[in-house]
Amino acid sequence: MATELDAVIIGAGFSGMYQLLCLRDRLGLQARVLEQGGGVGGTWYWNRYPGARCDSESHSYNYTFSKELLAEWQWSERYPEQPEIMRYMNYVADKFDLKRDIQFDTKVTGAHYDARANRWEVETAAGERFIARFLITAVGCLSTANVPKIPGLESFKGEWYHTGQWPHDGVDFSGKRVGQIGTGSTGIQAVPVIAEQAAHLTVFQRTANYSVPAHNAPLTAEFQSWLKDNRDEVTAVMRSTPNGHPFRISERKVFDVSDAEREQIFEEAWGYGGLQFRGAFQDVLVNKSANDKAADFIKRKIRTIVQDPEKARILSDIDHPYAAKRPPIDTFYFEAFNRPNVDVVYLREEPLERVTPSGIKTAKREIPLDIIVFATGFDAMTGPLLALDIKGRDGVALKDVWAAGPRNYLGLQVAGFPNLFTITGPGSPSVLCNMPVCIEQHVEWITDCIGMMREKGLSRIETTEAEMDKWVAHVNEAAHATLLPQASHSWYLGANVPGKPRVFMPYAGGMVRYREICAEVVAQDYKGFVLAD
Ligand code: NA7
Repeated sequence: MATELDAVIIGAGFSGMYQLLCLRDRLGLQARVLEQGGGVGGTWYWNRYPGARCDSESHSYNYTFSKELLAEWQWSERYPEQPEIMRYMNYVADKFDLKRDIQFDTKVTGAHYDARANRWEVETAAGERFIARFLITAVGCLSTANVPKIPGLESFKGEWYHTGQWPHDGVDFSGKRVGQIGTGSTGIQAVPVIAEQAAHLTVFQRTANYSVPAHNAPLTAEFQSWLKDNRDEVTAVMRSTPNGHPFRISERKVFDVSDAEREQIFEEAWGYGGLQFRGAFQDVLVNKSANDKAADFIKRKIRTIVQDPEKARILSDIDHPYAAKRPPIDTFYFEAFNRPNVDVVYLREEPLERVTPSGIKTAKREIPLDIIVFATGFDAMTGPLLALDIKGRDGVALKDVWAAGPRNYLGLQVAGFPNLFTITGPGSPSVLCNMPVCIEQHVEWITDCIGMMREKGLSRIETTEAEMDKWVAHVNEAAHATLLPQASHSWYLGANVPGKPRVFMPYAGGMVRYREICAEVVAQDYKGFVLAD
């Protein structure tokens, strides 16, 4: 027996929770969220690794749809730590009574579109079936762990973990020799925390990375009071900046100022810290010579902080423009390499050959280990969607339609998959934006669209091949107007997963432009979509 609903939503993170609230409480639909985890939180439910913290500033990392919620919730630190984000998500779920319509521990294993009945059939690992007119994926962009296929891993006698599938009761590093593979945002957060607990930490670095100090600290009473008085202005800034953060990007260009002034500006930005470093100048992400100045500043900082010249050389040997890969921010990452119990192994100079029963073997030596931490990222953006085994009209699989890379319209819809909406799908600003801002826009757009369909008695919405081609071309054009595609090994390009098509996935045109495009589509009667009774 299948359960009949108006809408199935997959995932109970920021997107799925808000989508449920909108469909159930604003449109009065029968909607249910199917969630693989045992609680709300999405990405944050799984990412419990040491040091897990959001890089968006806490006062901008929340929903803005409810003034009451905004007034009630107070973050404790400049950047929210994973447990505090979980408390927030649970607070929201309880406040809006969402959990009664979220089915936890429910893994979706397939979804197919029945064209005759114009509805979706969704199956779960437990063999349950759901039938619904609308299917909305809220599966996040960074939720499918990428564990590299390293020969010998199965022979390892110690323990190993991926940061994105971290044990809920934690890992005890005390007295242990730990090896960490990966120096992305996650690895950079984890290193200083693991270093403090472990007997020894060896960091296996394939690509050196930039990082700017986060300068995390408790939020002062003065800040909380300022926020209370200026909340509307903060929200307005978040909605009017290209990346959805609560700060504006300077209009000044790198070569508008003298060398000494530029150094001073970078120094101040470094002192302030966080993702705002990118905003010190307007042209850092579009002009390579301008970017070189920012890159050079950070590399000099690394060499100043890290005392051992060999470690400093390895850590500052960065080969891509600053912020062309997602720029990490840190709490004493480079400083951790000054500890006597922390080493770095440069995999470009001594490639990782295999895992042995007792450690990791590189081309030059074997390093004995008790625990291996894979901070090796995710099969980003397309991975979580393709894992759902979605089949559209005539049984055509999404994985086949996307064999050469994701194709869709506005990041929201794929031709041949009517009434399927993908929140923060590839082709949307998503990961290039402060996520909650992007998510609220997507969810509200989808809700308005479904609301309009019900009002007009329409039952099907679908985009076209031609519209997808145009959108993919626009996504490409937006990416190539920046330096972003120049980081050839970035997960934005799918390059971190062997065999994945190299296509720049997120929309780099900025959230403001994207919002305008989506509004224009609506103003022109859902231009690019075919609507039917
Ligand atoms: P990232 O940013 O994809 O970083 C993964 C890291 O793991 C990166 O340093 C990779 O090196 C490294 N990696 C991946 N596979 C391997 C293999 N096979 N061998 C050695 N090293 C490897 O993931 P994160 O979890 O840090 O961050 C993801 C996002 O979460 C982040 O951008 C924020 O948006 C939040 P590479 O650079 O590919 O050479």
